[in-house]
Amino acid sequence: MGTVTDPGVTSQAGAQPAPLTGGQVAEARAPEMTDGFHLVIDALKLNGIDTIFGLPGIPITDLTRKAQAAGVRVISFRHEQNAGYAASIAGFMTQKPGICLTVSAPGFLNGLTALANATTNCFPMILISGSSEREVVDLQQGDYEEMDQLAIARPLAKAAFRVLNAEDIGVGVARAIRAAVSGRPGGVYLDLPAKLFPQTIEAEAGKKSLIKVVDPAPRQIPAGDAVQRALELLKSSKRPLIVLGKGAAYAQADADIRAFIEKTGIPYLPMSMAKGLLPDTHPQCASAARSFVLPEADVVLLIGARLNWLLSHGKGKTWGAKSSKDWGGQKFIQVDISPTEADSNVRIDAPVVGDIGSCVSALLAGIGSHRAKPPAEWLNAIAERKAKNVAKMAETLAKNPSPMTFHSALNVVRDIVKANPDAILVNEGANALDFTRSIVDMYKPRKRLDVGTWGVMGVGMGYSVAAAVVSGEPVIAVEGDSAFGFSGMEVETICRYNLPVCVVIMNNNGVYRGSEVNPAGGPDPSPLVFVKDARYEKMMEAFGGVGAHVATPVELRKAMEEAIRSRRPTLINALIDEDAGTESGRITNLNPTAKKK
Ligand code: ADP
Ligand code: TZD
Ligand code: MG
Repeated sequence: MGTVTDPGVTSQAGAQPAPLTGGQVAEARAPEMTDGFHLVIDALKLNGIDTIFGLPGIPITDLTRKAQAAGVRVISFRHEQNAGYAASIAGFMTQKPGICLTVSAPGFLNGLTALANATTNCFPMILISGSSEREVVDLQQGDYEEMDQLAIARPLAKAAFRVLNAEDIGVGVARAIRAAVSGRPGGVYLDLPAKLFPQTIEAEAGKKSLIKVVDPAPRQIPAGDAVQRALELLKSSKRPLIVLGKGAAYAQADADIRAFIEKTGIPYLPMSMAKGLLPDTHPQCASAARSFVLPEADVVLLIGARLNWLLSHGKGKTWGAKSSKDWGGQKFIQVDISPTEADSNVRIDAPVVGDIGSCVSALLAGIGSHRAKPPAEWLNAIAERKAKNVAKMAETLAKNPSPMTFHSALNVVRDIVKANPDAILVNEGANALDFTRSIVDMYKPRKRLDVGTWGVMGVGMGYSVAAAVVSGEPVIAVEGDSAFGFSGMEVETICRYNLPVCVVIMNNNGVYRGSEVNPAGGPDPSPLVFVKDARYEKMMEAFGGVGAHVATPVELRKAMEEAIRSRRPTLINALIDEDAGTESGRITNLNPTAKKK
């Protein structure tokens, strides 16, 4: 029998040999062996993957142990969904696929929501799940945690692979990495059956079977005529607008994007997770005049933003059309890596297909140095709206009502983020989300992480853990009290790894509002409300972190400043007027209500 090399144990083959015993002679002649566990870890490490987010159990317990022993950071969660969200946002932040590791069937399913969410949001992620014995699963003979995971993952993932033989681990991991990060990024499923892990092969052959992926996300250069077409359309515009999406944030082409915007002088609108790509306080930022610029613009340049529901599908009243299905008359230029994105909702007059870095640099080169600014009439009209709306908001923010409102609380968060521009802001909820997005300015790229394309609740603590682990920067998580509940148990994870996360719960006692009553008048509370004045901060205290219960902006400021200063895990339970919110926040219009009263 050969010996399996353990990572970190260097071979002593070159050292002065002591005389060998009979048994040792046989041992020395036998080839060194490796196994599936080590090959998976070696393949990941070879490709620069240094962190795994997961939850141990059969058949991957030893994988988590051995990965940690091999110097991979293994962040262990209390629920796989949160590990999955962590992996996906690590992918967004780093352009490397975030790895989530789960056990079979139920663990796999728990991770799957996050995988689907990653695919939907174009985040690169690999969900690696152990799976049960193929022969038993395929005959449906009732194995431990039996499930045909590959088939279930396939429609929710950008790609899905299974590895049956140890010598194929290198190829499997390489394919998963390429699929996750090349082209439009997305979630990839990698199925590793239990039997794979203890399979042994010769170490030398194993080493040779691994692939260090060369150029995993190749640049995609846009065609010259596509760039020209776009520039000409932009030149013809009297009221141009640029919309930056999270694809632009992901692309890490920050300097060129800023240069293009500043050189052209075109006003821009950042989508939620593109906030901070240029500081929200930039003079060309049109966020405070959103409802003016969308209907009024004549040519719109989309950079890494889809015309999905978040942009009202590029048509309807938001865009100045008469009715919800009509086109508003805008011409669109769309910069995107996916050639099939164009025309998905309205006509795209100038698609520019390529990676955002290459596209923006080609556009920048194309405008040359003498570019005329947009007509003053357009810029002045925007500036006027902005000034009016900013003044109105400042007035609201300056108020100090009792009980505290979203506005008076978020005025504090706004100041804290301004003073700590490197901190990462995680944000979920309905009102807690919408008000934070519009009130809290961001100053640096990829600092705002939120519910994304699905508007999904539950990303909060997973994103917070990953953001802290990946960046080392303090994290501020502004959470609706409902939103927090989806991943609240991970405060233990935050304490266990001693992460600089400050959770601020906007506690209005329920979903949207805490004042709903049971319409039937029975003893059950309304489906929309929670225990009144719940003491969420005690959850953090239970695991050794800091809890604070605050009812005024002054108390909130003090608690947040202390959290940032100390970098200790902190949960601030901020009491918000339970009547302050609106149904579904800003998307009330998407909510079907009964015709029959
Ligand atoms: P938002 O929600 O911020 O509007 P979306 O998620 O709708 O943004 O759009 C992101 C878009 O960015 C997707 O269509 C995706 O194909 C594109 N994208 C992501 N990464 C890149 C990249 N590196 N280069 C070009 N396009 C990209
Ligand atoms: N489940 C999932 C996974 N995602 C969702 N978006 C919802 C349910 C529905 N939902 C929203 O869209 S927002 C929200 C739910 C349950 C919670 C709103 O309550 P909150 O925020 O306390 O988090 P506010 O500040 O009270 O509005
Ligand atoms: Mg709430």
